[in-house]
Amino acid sequence: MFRRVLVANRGEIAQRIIRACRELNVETVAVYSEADADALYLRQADETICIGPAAGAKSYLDIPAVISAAEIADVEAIHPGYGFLAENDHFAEVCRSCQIEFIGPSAETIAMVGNKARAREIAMGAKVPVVPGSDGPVTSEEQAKEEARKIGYPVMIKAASGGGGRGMRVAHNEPSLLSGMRSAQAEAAAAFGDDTVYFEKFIESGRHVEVQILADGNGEVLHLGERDCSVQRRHQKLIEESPSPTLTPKQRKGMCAAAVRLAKASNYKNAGTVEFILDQDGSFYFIEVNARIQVEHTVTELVTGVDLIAAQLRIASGESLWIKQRDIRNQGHAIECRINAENPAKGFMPSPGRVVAFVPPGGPGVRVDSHCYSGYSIPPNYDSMIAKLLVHRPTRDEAIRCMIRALDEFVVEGPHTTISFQREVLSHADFLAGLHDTNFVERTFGSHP
Ligand code: MV4
Repeated sequence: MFRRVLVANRGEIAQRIIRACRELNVETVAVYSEADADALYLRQADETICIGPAAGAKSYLDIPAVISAAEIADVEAIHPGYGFLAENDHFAEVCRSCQIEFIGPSAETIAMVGNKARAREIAMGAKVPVVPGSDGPVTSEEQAKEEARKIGYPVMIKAASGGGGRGMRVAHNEPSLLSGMRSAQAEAAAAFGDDTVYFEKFIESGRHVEVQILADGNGEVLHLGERDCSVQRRHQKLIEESPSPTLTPKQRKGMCAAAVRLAKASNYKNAGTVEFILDQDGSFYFIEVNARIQVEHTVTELVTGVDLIAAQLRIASGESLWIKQRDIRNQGHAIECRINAENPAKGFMPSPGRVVAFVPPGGPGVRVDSHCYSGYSIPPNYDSMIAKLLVHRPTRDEAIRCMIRALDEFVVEGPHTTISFQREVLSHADFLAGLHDTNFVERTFGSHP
């Protein structure tokens, strides 16, 4: 195991990584921006280094600043968390050239699965079902019309370098296809420096189901079951749960086996997620790979008992997988609510500033991962998630009741939060029945509240 690790992130995930390191007897070096000087995770790390001003581009995303901190602190490895540099293949390459272990997949794998058009090809090669779509990237208007005719409308235009919903457009006819393609290309060029797009049939009213995997890079790949993340708003997940309330045992088996085949085909190492869309007929299709630890990894930790951050550290330090697939037994039902400092009554507008009182819930089955405390000032520069509230109970109904009880206990004074909104979703008939799809939030609460 590593002697010393640099945590190249902030907030709850920095704290989560520091906790795992402590339990493994690994020293931690935390980096922070000027906006995070009062952050809780800095008090839990062994050493702290300021790497720049508030703007992410000048601190957590600044590769020379992060690498300098790693060199000065003399660490053996860097944990990138999620967001920021987590899926930056160039950063992984720089770490390698500096002989610092990047806690994630190889630069080659990140680049390969980070290109969604390539990832589709790898999936097809591994006999993983993909959404009917274009044969590779679409470059001309002529090709666009031709591919769309073959696929049939509605067509989804996706940026190859995109992901998490960025650089996507839906077209219902030829004129909107061509204008959507131009705006997706412009958006992708500006955001990712790559205007490559490809097409897929748009699956309406599907469910977003993803499979957690662990791969050691020596050929062993395990899956840890699925998470259902269908409660989203503008591609921001709000609630995640495991197991999926709609997946049949047969579908689950097929989806998890497909995720493992894809991980093997992409030479995957690290914890990772394979995303699928499940249509109304119960068919599932691969959509993308997330080559990092995700916010919602905690849901899987509760149902499997596996510490996924510790697993990332062990794999990166060279261990071969220490558990077999049959040792992983998913038990009970886990739900996560993302508590954001946002105002649901004002279109989920961010609500940063001083937290006057912060009293998280507790009791049986409750876990709260949060970097927040009474008196903390939420900086306006980063994402607005202030806590992940999780419950683990024997059944989904009990988990929902436990979550409602925990949301009612949760005291956050100062900023607006999504607690009241989560409370409404948790008591909505469609959610209770497990019948909600990816349009549930927009349909039920409106896209412009
Ligand atoms: C799709 C899809 C339907 N059909 N692809 C969204 C984020 C990214 N990871 C992939 N996403 C989707 N890809 C095809 N071919 C549906 C989604 C999707 C979604 C779309 C619109 C509104 C909400 C959504 C929530 C989850 C997934």
